[in-house]
Amino acid sequence: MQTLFISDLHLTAERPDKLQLFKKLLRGPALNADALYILGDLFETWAGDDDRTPPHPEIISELSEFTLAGGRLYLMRGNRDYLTGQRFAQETGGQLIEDPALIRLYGTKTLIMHGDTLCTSDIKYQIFRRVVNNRFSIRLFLLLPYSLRQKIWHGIRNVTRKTTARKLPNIIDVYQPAVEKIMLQYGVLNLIHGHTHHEAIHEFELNGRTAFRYVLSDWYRKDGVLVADNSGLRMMRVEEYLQYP
Ligand SMILES: [Mn+2]
Repeated sequence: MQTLFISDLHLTAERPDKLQLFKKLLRGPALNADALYILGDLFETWAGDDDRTPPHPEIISELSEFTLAGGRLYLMRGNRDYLTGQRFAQETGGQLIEDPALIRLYGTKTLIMHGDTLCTSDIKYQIFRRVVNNRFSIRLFLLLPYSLRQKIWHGIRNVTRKTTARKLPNIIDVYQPAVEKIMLQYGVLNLIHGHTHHEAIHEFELNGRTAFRYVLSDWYRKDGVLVADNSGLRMMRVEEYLQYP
């Protein structure tokens, strides 16, 4: 038995090949897995659960077919799709989970996150996040007409793209003390997250014990899936996993 973790697919009409790859995964081995966890940024943009920008309707029906066929789907919000709500969960048959979430992975306590909250050196981003990503702001924003929400979202995206390009790599990566703090807080030696697009397995010492941080791959160039089973975790290319699940 296996559990799969993916994140940062950033699905958009601009990259139809990634949507096809995602479909293959859903119709193929993911269906037989114990669970599929999507740890945020499934979508490039998400202006609210009434967002019907192509290929969103196609993705929703694909996920719905996946869960109807018996697939178990867990959804975590990313910074691109933090406006995902219960309606989306109902339509897809997935279960929304909070960030961070503590799970038991074949006997190992594991913390899963999107990852943006670990990038605490990026103070401007953290302030921005606090302003927009809270219950009050979300409720207020969702009261706006859909067309306006979409315009605002695309405006924000353009600004963040420019500012991110100007920031130093160590600023937009995770801050190790923040990683250690939350792992100690939850009493885990294993952390899985996405967001940074820096696929890696980091090994470090935490209170005299060996800890691991698994960073998921984005789906821009190297489409990745983290496969967990009784013997541990391994990073795989999606195409490779489809052939040898
Ligand atoms: Mn992200």
